[in-house]
Amino acid sequence: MQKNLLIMSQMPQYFVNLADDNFNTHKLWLQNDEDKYISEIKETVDAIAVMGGYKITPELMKSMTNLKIIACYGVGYDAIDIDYAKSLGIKVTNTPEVLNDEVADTAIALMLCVYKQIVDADNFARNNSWVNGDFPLSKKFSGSKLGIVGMGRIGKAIAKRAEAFDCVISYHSRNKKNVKYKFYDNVNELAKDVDTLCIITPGGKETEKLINQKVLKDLGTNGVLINVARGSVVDQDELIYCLKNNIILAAGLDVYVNEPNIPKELIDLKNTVLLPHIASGTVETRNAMGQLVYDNIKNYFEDKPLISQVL
Ligand code: NAP
Ligand code: 8YV
Repeated sequence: MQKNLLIMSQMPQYFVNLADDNFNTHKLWLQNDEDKYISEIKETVDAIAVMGGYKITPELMKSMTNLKIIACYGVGYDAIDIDYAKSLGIKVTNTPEVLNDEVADTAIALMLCVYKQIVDADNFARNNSWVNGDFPLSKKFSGSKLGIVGMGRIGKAIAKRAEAFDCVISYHSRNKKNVKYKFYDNVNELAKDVDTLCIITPGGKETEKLINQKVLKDLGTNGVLINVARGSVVDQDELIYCLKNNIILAAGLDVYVNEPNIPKELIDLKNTVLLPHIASGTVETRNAMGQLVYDNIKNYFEDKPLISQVL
């Protein structure tokens, strides 16, 4: 008999097709009344597939008495209560590695957009402002000092790309890594020494507001903040304050505290480049992520080892 797979929100068609062909799928986003639908099927659900930001609460897990595996479509699994899943013996998987290149490309793109004011320049060209004079000079990125907070899989991919721009690379993470870049065990000291601080840690309680006003002040008036990690890692209110008051120069953000809502204050600021959490968002990479979500679930029910188990 086919296993019951609950897909929590709209996911790429590539994954949905794979899932439809191999499982009895339940598509929550197509239901008029999601709570009612869950209450009707909750005891039959064997597996859940879920987008990275979607909260999987203890209450939901507890109500699904047959649930065996939660497969997260993202490497960051901070929206899933991992400890509670563990206590119920529910397996959790994520999608590491297959998105490293994409997220690193986006991080570098954000840096270039902020430094070279690509978005403003595009607007300037489109609205014909050029006829009234040249676009103001921007800031050189090549050769600048880049500090990476989180020297993990994606952090290393960002560093590799930044090397091609002759950036002077240094980093902070919990543990020193076997890499050639300078390690700082203190994020404030790193911020003081760099032009750009690029955040690529996991989200969750441990990193919440790791980038606070003190770190931003240490980054300084010529400093650029790039966040492709999670909104929670940066104190968003303090960031807005620092951007408004020129305590830092500018920011490039892919992630926010209360997605998909972006504070109007950030939108109104001239010194921000804002993306709607698209760092891994290409067809190729999202399909690879979908394949991994599917393969993990399939392996579980075929009694094969999970490919990327979180716990
Ligand atoms: P990873 O390989 O686990 O690397 C995470 C890095 O963060 C490690 O170097 C780790 O240090 C460091 N870290 C963890 N907690 C820390 C703390 N409290 N203080 C300082 N450093 C800390 O993970 P990854 O695959 O590179 O992914 C990183 C994160 O990027 C994901 O968890 C997700 O939140 C985010 N992400 C965002 C997008 C997007 O679309 N914007 C896409 C993919 C990923 P140690 O190794 O020393 O413990
Ligand atoms: C996804 C991400 O877009 O992998 C992550 O942690 O944030 C992104 O790749 C997100 O998980 C939505 O599924």
